Amino acid sequence: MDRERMVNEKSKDEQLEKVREDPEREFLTTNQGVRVNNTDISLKAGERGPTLLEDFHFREKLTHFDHERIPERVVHARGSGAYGFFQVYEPMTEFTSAKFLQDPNKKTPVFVRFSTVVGFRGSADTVRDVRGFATKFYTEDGNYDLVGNNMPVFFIQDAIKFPDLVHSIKPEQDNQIPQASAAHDTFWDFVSCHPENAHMIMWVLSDRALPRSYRMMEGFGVNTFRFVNAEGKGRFIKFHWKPLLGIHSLVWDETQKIAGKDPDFNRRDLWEAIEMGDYPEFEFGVQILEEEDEFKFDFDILDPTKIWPEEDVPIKWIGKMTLNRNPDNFFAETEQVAFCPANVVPGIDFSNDPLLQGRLFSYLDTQLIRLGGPNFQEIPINRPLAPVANNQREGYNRMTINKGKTSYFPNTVGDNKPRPASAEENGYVHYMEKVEGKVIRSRSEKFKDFYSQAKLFWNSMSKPEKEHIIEAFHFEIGKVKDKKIRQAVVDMFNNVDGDLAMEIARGVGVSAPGQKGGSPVTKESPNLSQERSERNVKNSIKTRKIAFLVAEGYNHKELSQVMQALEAGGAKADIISKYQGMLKSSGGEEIEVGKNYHTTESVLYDAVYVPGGKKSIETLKMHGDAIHFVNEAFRHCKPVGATGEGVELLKIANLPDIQLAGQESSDKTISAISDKGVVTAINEGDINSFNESFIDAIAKHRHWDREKKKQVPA
Ligand code: HDE
Repeated sequence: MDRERMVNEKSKDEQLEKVREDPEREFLTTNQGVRVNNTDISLKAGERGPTLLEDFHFREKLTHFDHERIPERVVHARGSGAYGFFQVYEPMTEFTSAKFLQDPNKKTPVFVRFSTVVGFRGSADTVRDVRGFATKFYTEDGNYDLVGNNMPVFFIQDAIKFPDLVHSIKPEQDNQIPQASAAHDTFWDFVSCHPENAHMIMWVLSDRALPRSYRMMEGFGVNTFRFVNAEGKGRFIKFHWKPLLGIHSLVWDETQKIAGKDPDFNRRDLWEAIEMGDYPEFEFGVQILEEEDEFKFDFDILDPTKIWPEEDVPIKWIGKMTLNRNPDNFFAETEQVAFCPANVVPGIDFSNDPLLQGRLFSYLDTQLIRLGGPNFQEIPINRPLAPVANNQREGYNRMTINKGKTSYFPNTVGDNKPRPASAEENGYVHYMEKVEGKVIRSRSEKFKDFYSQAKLFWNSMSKPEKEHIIEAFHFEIGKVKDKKIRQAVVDMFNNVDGDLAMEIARGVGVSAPGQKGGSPVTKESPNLSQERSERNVKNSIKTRKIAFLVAEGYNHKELSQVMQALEAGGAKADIISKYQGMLKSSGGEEIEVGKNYHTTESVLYDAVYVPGGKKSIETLKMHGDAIHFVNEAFRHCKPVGATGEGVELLKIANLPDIQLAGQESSDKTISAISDKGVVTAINEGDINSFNESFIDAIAKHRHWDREKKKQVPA
């Protein structure tokens, strides 16, 4: 079969099917296939006697168990995977010969692993951190890995500094504190000793580090790569992923609470969305730069601490990825998958970005130990769909039975096979870049502008986003014990923006910079902001989770009308009450309670709604958990809705400076109103306009104009 026909949307699945094992076998066996007759009691010399060594089943069971752990990834240890496919919009022949980027009818299978970076495998999902976004394309040319992050720049410029960076950000070496957090002395010591971090720190302290969902964050290749077309012409490129559900984040207080209430929040969200058929989708984009434009910018295009501003190099959206299948076995697939930026296919090549150059070495190297030797490419999740013939033999856990006599090239015994392919035969030919230079440990002058793009990022933020960054500094630097380090951070960020440095200093008990500094950059790039980005989707409530607070005697008609409207928009409603089980409405209808107050919490939802029903609201008013629910959702700037008597609960919750339905305005009583994301209606006749306003409020995701109301104690 030729290579092109071999790859379609289903081909990876079919390849994996050959190694899948169904749980439905009737009999338990040993590793040798011998049926086991007892797996509960070990073989002993007498009922109360010692266990016998000849109990091969016991020995085998325990031995395997003793060896079940493998080393976790040194970074990106905690991850979540999903399968899907990728489709290009139109042939990219002009720019690249990569086969998977030619035919819009072709669906190339992919496996994606999202991850946090710093925490150990069992740490919480919602920590402040960069997120990994690694994609393996199983193309007909072989595997192509795009190993990216959800932020477009990196902390350091040269791979040789990576061990220092990671040592500083991981828990401190004497006591392994803190877990999954940068908020400690060694990391900020590292930062203040390396001003090249400035730009990345702005991203890490922004809302980008707190994604609402893996389905709602952007992805970036970070490093500069190359597209090479069939004529051998090369162009520099940067890769982008854009989530079709928009780019949304949690708020800091919420993330910390979720870390306790549901440490698997992002993992669960991805899994459940795929199980429910809400397949995450991401558009694939490239910024393409002609080689002759390499030196046109005031930054070096090889510097991974710099973006290429979209205003200068626009993004071309060239395809879409859909994730539509959950793995069968976390360990076999998500844990054993091995990504490597050096896994490229003809048509995609590297640049001299010094961070990328180091990455090209590091991934294979770390995987040799993590996956126990040189044959990990044979693990099913890592196997390409393209045939492999490489003359490599032996080593731990070799699976393939290579027939024939030869494992060398050239040979006469084996008909000179397998032989290298020419460029016409799609052999990988490295881009013939002209390289000349002295052997030197140095970096180009333009790499040394550390602050301009940090300032560009700062300028591009909306006001609430700026406030979040300042608060993040107050948390992170506030946790640093050594005042000298705190001061050094303030002084460093005085080079970015003087006002920002003053604000940081004010919160962390050190002196404001002697002289107000700052980068002179005044330019903005609105797409760097989640709030201002034109890419952000603010008109859909698809897959948002809405909490319905109810008790016995609720108004069924109101509840059903609101639920129908929300579900028609693709949102998910969850009924929450004191106890699980069935609840009766005032009219005798019944509804099943999905969660009780012990099993859930407002931080796990995107919005909250309280339907009317006199008796229901009388109960909820006496219930601290319900009031807290509303208060907390309000504090986190989430949409809050109530109809009929439900509005009474909002009054008890005492939401500051919000107009509610039922209140007197200058000349009449308001019957329906939407005020800063709090949507209320009293009369039955207002339910349609309530639904419209509530949906609009949910689509906006958060209502930051309320953020000043921090007097809400939740
Ligand atoms: Fe990685 N990185 N990295 N990294 N990285 C690893 O490889 C490394 C960098 C990224 O879900 C490791 O198999 C060096 C940038 C992701 O399995 C390791 C440098 C970006 C993942 C490694 C970087 C990334 C990794 C750990 C600086 C964004 C998880 C385990 C030169 C573009 C992939 C492993 C997965 C994993 C090395 C910097 C993304 C140690 C030396 C920049 C998404 O090899």
